[in-house]
Amino acid sequence: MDLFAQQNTVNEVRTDVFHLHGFVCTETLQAGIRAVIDRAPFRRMRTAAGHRLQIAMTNCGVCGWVSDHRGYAYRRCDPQSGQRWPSMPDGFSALARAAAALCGFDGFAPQVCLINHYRPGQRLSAHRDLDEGDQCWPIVSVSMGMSAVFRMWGNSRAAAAADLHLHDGDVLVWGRSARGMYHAVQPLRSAPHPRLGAHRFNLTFRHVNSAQIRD
Ligand code: MD3
Ligand code: FE
Repeated sequence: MDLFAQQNTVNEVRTDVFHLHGFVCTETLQAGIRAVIDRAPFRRMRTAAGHRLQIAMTNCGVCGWVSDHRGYAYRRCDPQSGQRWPSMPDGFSALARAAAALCGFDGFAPQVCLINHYRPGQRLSAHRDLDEGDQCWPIVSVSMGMSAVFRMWGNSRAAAAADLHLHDGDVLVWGRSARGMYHAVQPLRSAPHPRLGAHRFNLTFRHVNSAQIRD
């Protein structure tokens, strides 16, 4: 499989934040995403307050991140189909494992890959990812398609913000002290991507504590 691009230089851009430029050949991931959305289409989930999230999401793996009237949770089934989430396509888990290992996290075995879909003008507002139940394992993220500006703070929003530009094929690994930090994606404004057009996809691979997984 031609999943890995040539580059495997690890750049620690901030304590415990690792940027792997052009680590993935995203063309090979496209077929996997297509197979997932065939069974679990992208959808804009609702929050407990009844608002719809701006970006569309889906999941693959043994559970998926879901937001609905009950709040946020990892669930074994897709509420839209009542079926299990599609399993991770070939190569997805190996890719996340390889990226994590390069950054010093041997043995990373993500149960879930959350897939976000952005269109021009869409953003992800500041938040922390704490639904996984423990902070021992990193989150590995893969960017595909249009470039985006990613903004990070610290463990409080009072910390100084720093921006990172994420391009197609870039991988980020967030571990330890960076795992609980506030982050956001600025409204998407870059040029269309030559192959993927006016779309951005982001894959996040996560290890979820089994006590956090609902049926
Ligand atoms: C830092 N996704 O899905 S990926 C998310 O580009 C999310 O779609 C963004 O934030 C995106 O929750 C950013 C980078 C990322 C993901 C999770 C993190 C950075 C993180 C969790 C903790 C700290
Ligand atoms: Fe996040």
